[in-house]
Amino acid sequence: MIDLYTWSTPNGRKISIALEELKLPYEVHPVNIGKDEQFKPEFLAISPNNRIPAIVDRTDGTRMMESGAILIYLAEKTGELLSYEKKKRFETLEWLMWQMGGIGPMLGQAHHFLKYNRGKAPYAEERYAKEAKRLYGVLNRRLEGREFIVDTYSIADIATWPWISRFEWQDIDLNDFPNVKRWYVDIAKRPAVQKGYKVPKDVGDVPIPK
Ligand SMILES: N[C@@H](CCC(=O)N[C@@H](CS)C(=O)NCC(=O)O)C(=O)O
Repeated sequence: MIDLYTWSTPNGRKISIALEELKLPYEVHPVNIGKDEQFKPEFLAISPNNRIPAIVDRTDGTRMMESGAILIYLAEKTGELLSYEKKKRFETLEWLMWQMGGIGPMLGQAHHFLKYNRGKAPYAEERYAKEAKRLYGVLNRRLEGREFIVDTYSIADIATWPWISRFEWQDIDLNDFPNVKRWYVDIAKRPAVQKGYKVPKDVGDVPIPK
């Protein structure tokens, strides 16, 4: 049994989607970041950076923060979603790191300035809207002729997909990135993705682009 500490955000959904895909039993502990529950001492003991997601694996008490590390941990635990073949394994880790260092932080800033604080900082809006488009371009090129980021469905896809699901918040028209749109819509149809998207609560269906 895995204890999952999470909220309805892209980083949180990575882990609920992975747990659903891997069919691992888990118990959800909502951490309402809008009410500063991430700063409670009991959560800090599990997640020293006071951010969701975090897990505790009840089988041996392993505690872990950082969604990229958690995805690797769950893949290792089950032997799925991260190939043991060297080239594929490192390509998967390469694109996982790209998500963690690029897509996550940069699109997070885009949400902050374009969705929540529009009009306050035009320079920042322009900077992060431009960076969002650049990153979508990188992903679009990567998905040319590929079904998934590293050929077969992996933790690289699971890490990236929930951020793309907020394309509307980022002023992105997915029709400008046809390979991303095709990949996004295909993954959105997966039952585990639909289920994991609604953890810890149902805030509406997965957005589907026109
Ligand atoms: N690099 C971390 C980022 C985690 C993160 O930024 N989580 C956000 C929600 S998506 C959070 O907990 N925010 C609370 C806060 O800003 O205080 C990861 O991938 O796990």
